[in-house]
Amino acid sequence: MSKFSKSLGGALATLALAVVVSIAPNQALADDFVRGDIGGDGAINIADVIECLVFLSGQSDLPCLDAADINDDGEVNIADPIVLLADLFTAGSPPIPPPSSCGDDPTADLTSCDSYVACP
Ligand SMILES: [Ca+2]
Ligand SMILES: [Ca+2]
Repeated sequence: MSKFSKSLGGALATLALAVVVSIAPNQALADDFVRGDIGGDGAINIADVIECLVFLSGQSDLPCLDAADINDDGEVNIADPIVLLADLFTAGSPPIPPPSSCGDDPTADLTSCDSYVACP
């Protein structure tokens, strides 16, 4: 094996390791959660809408953005508390995307769940 191919092999191994290291932290952040139960108190209600609005006003942080991404479009914005309000108070509104009990986000997107107290 030539010196060039040895160094190429070493470079490829380093690149493969870098890819694994760069992916692993995102996977470690994927905690189970319940979409809509933003506060993690086991119930989906108006308090969750308020927690989302407080977060959107910049007055608090949410440890689990996935729980607040009510419409599962990959971001938390004003549409999410509106969809949650519709779910709570409007008959026939579309169901909130899963998970409706502790589980992972079935959609690959940019929101994450650093921690969620209601799901061990
Ligand atoms: Ca709640
Ligand atoms: Ca959203």
